[in-house]
Amino acid sequence: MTTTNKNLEQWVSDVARLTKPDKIHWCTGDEAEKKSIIDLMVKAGTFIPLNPETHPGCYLHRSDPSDVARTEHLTFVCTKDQETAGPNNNWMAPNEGHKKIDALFDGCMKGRTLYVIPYCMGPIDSPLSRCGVEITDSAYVVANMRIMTRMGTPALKRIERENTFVKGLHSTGDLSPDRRFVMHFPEELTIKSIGSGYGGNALLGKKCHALRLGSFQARNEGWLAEHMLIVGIENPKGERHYVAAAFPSACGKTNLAMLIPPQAYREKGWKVFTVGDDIAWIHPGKDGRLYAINPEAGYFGVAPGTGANTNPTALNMLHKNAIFTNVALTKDKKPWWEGLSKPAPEGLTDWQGRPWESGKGPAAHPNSRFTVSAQQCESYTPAAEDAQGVPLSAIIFGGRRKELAPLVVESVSWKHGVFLGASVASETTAAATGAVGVVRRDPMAMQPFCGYNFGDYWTHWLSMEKTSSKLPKIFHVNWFRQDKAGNYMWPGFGDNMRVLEWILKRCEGKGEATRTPIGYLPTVDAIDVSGLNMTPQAMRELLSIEVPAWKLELDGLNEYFAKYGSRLPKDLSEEKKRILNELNS
Ligand code: SAT
Ligand code: MN
Repeated sequence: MTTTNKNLEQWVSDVARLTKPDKIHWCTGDEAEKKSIIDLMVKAGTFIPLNPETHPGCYLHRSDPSDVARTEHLTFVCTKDQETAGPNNNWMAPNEGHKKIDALFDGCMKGRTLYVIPYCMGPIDSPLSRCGVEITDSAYVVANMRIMTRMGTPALKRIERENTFVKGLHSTGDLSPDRRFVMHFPEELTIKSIGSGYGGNALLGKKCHALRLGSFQARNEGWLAEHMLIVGIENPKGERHYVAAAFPSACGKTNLAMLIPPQAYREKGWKVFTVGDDIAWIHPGKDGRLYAINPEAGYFGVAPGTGANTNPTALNMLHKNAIFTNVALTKDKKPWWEGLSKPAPEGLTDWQGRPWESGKGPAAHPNSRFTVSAQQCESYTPAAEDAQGVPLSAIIFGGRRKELAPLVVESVSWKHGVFLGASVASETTAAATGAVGVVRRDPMAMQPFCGYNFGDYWTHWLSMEKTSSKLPKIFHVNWFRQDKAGNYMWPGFGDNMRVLEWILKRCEGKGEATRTPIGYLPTVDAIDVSGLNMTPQAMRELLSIEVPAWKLELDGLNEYFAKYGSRLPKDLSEEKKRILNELNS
């Protein structure tokens, strides 16, 4: 027996009986275990050691070419009542789901090791944290969970103390997309995933636990589990504000969380601190404010596009103890991806291990990733370990929109802010399988991750007004507007600091703005663009609203909201009506 918790012991033995592994290993999280997992993977060829001089402790993993992104069409929420899961989720009845997936688990670990990974989402001593146990037959998952969560003995101790944990069962199965499912049973605090070794499908603490089950638990318990980065911004007076921001996958959350302010800002004393880059658990505090923790302990970031100009902070943390998945390899065994250097180095090996030639598609997979401990980030702050979380001054929603959405807009009320979040739409990216660049509705950037009916989720968001008297202000941003020639109109990256400065001013009751039907827009010169190549005309365009286009947007939104029928909160349809009336007058 390896745990004093009867419930856990029983579950592990039930799973072993079903999956029939050769061996069972209980993960402690210690150094010796780390070394033996790495040695095993190197021997098996599933970890390629990178250049020990430039990248000590770094490894490349190549996944099956059919297993490189989340598979949303194979992801299910299995609640007793279909309405609980809502139109935003694929649904299966729980008994049907268990039956279907258990048949695939039968004997799937023959010849393999079953790893038991106790983990804690959030600081190990925080009352806001939640624990889980992932059972997996993938050493790659163990190596990643070790970085992404507080994994091992301390988590097991907490589970034994509390006697509650999320059960996550995972196997790579035969990696066939025909026998791949990611199933959630929120009413049983259970996840079952088979047939994929990819991040969001396989590292069950992340999207499956921290968001899908997390959002379900959060609604029942009065808090929020969100697809948000958390960043601290310190002004020259030394005052720190924390901001949480939701963007769909591969839309720059990691870049914004690690932003380096423009030189003139740095000289004045502006500083940025990273708390998290993907997930925020947000709780009402006793003082009426909202407090956020990052349930994760590491970053699983998109590699392509990460360069010295876009995110030097990320680049600097990737020179030791990092796992790279599906990036390209240089002749001298360094990781490489599009956006790292130009031109591409000679003699690259592509993400599938083949010699690469320019013009033959990308060398690194567009959704190739790095996994690295948060503590290796230069802008890491011990506030990320604060058991109570950090107080939020602002919440930002954003999407990737070529057109329509202005650079930034502030909501006129909490209700309108929730409407702004619910109306997020974004062009799809390579983070999920399927077409890329198609605009789809992605409320609060949670379309793939909300574990229950969006109608109820929006009602829950609206209800925060009852429990919190000093709610953060809500904003919507769009870094991705393009001009008619298809050029990005806003420089983005570090220069997003200029927009954040306006946002923080607004939180302090300062900053110039004009009230419009869609919210408060900055006046043309309210955002500091000194040193940038921005004409007043371009700024005017970035901060303008085109009435006919907005009316069409509201029509589309109307159609989308209609899917939620009587579960759609009245407040949202009223907000929509108000905006339409104001646009018409
Ligand atoms: O693969 S993950 O879901 O973890 C990353 C993402 O798509 O946001
Ligand atoms: Mn994400």
